[in-house]
Amino acid sequence: MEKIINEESRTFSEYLLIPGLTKKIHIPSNISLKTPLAKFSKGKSSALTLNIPFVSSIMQAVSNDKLAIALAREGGLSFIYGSQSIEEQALMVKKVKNFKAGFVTSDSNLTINSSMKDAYQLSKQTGHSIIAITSDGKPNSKFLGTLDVSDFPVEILNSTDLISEHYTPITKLIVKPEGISLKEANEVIYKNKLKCLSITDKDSNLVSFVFKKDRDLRQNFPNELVDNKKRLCVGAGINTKDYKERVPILIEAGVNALCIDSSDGYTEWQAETIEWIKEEYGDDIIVGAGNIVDGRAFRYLVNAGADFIKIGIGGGSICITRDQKGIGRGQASSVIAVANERDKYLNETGIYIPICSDGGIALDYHITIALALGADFVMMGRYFARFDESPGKLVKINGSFLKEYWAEGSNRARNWQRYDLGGKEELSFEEGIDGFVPYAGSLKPELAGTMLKIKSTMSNCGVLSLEELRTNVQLTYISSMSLRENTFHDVQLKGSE
Ligand code: MZP
Repeated sequence: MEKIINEESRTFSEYLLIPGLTKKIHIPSNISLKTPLAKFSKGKSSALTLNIPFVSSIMQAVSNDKLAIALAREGGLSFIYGSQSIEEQALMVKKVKNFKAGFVTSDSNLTINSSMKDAYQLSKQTGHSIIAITSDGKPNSKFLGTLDVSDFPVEILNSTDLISEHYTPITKLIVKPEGISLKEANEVIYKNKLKCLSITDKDSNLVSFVFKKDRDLRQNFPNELVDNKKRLCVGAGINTKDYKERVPILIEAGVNALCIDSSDGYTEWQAETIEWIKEEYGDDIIVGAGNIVDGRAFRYLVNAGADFIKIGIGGGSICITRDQKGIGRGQASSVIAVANERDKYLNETGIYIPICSDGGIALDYHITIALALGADFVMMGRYFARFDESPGKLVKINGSFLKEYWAEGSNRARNWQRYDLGGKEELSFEEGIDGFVPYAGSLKPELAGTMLKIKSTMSNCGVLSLEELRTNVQLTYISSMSLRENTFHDVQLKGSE
């Protein structure tokens, strides 16, 4: 083994793609971003294929059930963070699995003994005019009726009148049983000119509402990533300590893929964890492992049975591991090294192991570089933390809107097991920071923009699939002098005079 690897540690900004011949078929609408998540033998297909090559980071500030639903509806996959109790994590997984497009759990609920003023206040808080009236004011309790705040003048809404005097009781509503399809629900809504249809269970508890206004939105998700029962797919992070308890509960909750979450995955603890899961569940559950930065570690984890491998040490936007410990490798060099080993392994065994580039995506084009260098998909934290759907709070600082974004190795997340190397160390040190990212609104439009940029680059390169991008495209290093030309230069931007 050479003492010093004879190549520099490079990052994505040091590469550019060389355009290939663009034929008339290479238009964005013909380009597919589908990619395998789990290993497969040549000629077969992966147990799970992502519709877009994006997964979200196993982080408290990124992957909760809300982001997981939004991302799966766009065709990607979230790995729900594991630095929470097993029960809380399983509940998030269940919420994603139980999500039914168009069926909304009511977020505005009161009892008949609340006042009209309470209803008015609640409606202002939630921005929703329809309030569910239930026996105890909880969303899934005995359903008594609804109150539509928009039906009343302000004098009544500001009064102490009881809701019991004004609400529409269940006897005057059209109510349908749980199990009705979205198509059927929409038909009832249109036939009866309803604003909203109430759905109850066999004991008359409220299950959900279907709103007329959501109809157009629902037709907007052609890429949804769903399982064979048409439920959204979701992943979850696990660790090498409590996996014997955590994994069975996550599987019971319906998780589609697991990923061991660690800053350094080249360990016997990871091999043991994978081997245990494979012994217990065979190939019924997908298990990813990492993070690693070279071919030796790739072989080690693949030999233990990993279904995909995650690459990246120290390149994350919030990460200070390289500063603190002096370990890691430039993200581009890591992807190249692991992709080379993956290709060798494919030649030897006929088995393709997907690899994920995790962290360090600062600009949209870095994603395309990562994919062209050999990654099958990318994991991103900073990118997703900016959206409405992520768990961080929205704050305004010095006139700018920002979202909180904190590292798993920060004192805030206290996910020390991600960095744990066994033993009984009392002391921990931070490997990540607690900070902010610029707020970017809702996930859907921003993601659409990113995908269009990737497809547009693929079109320039003359490729129609990510496999072609990995295998047929040329890249070049860029010098620090030419990096200057990567953006506008030698002119002054209007407005900055
Ligand atoms: P980024 O997309 O924000 O650049 O990087 C996200 C990735 O950073 C995560 O997926 C994870 O691998 C890594 N991460 C999370 N916490 C830390 C830390 O505390 C970290 N150092 O490196």
